Amino acid sequence: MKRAQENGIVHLHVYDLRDWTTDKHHVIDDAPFGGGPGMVMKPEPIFAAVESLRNEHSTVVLMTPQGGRFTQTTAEKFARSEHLVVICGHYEGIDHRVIEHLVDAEISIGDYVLTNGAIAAVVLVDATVRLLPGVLGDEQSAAEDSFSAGLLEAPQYTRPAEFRGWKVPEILLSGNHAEIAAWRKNEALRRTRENRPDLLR
Ligand code: JFE
Repeated sequence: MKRAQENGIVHLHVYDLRDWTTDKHHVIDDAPFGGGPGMVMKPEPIFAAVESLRNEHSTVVLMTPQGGRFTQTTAEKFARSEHLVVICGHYEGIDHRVIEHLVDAEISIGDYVLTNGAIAAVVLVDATVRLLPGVLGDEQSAAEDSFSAGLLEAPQYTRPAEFRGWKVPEILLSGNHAEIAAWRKNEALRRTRENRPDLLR
């Protein structure tokens, strides 16, 4: 993120919704209509902020546990957007008119509940910015290709060839590139079956 900013590939700005309030105490939340626990983010400051910040090329994203899942495919889509506006709440709810009339995508980074949306936004921004042309080195670009194969990476080893009596698989020291590729494919499958069987369905 820092390198991307220094190289002019991305511009990151952080804003405070309270700067778009009009009341003395800069209130951005209120009790839910219909009752119930927790507070709900008011629509007016969010509409005012987004309408002042967005342009005709913007994608307006809301971080929420109720959103669709953020994946590498979503990151690739956001990386092709000219301008992202990411709304990060810190209350249990948000007035639904924001979702209906302002937001392009409701996004969740995973099935767990964070304390606030800014933590999720950091993940979204990092995964998206590293895909922008000029941010990744060649090495990482190649690694990206193998992830999009839909399997986890094969195990990797480096020196020493033996550590505490544990030897590196002999095939990796053989110099036989065809056999190494076949071993890696098999290990990638084994690892995916073990850690992420959902990726094989
Ligand atoms: C916010 C919170 C209890 C929200 C709205 C704003 N993947 C993911 N996990 N958690 C979030 C995203 C997230 C995003 C934005 C957020 C959590 N909270 C806290 C707490 C219920 C909530 O439902 C506030």
